[in-house]
Amino acid sequence: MIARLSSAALAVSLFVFSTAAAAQVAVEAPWVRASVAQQHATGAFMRLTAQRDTRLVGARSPAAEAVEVHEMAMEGQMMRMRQIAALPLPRGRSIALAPGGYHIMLIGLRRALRPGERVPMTLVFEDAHGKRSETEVQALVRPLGATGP
Ligand SMILES: [Cu+2]
Repeated sequence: MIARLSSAALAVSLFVFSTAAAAQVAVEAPWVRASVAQQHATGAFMRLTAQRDTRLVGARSPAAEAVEVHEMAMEGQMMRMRQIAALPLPRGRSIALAPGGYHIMLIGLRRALRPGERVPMTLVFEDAHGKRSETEVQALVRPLGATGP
């Protein structure tokens, strides 16, 4: 993929890389569960590894009206999802967002998401000093029954 970038584009991406180093987070295998027509919401999943203590504090996507960070938690006898203000990403530890656990919720889907297409998402991170940075990802849409990348 790098080989296909022009040297100018490569220089720009290296520049962005270096300025974002303060809250650098590796994003692996981002994917979104497919949705059907009229479906209101779906989940996005990935693996995040921060090089310094960082928190995932938000996300957005042109595919949805709102994007929230969710956790699963017991409410009485029921496992329910709920929004959290931030997901801690301790330095060097790989944090999984996966079905049944932490996930990113795309709410108010603007259209059905079909398997095989890519959904652009912007992840917003905040480092220990409160400095924010953003990372763009292209999440692959996987079939409704998918449980992993
Ligand atoms: Cu959710």
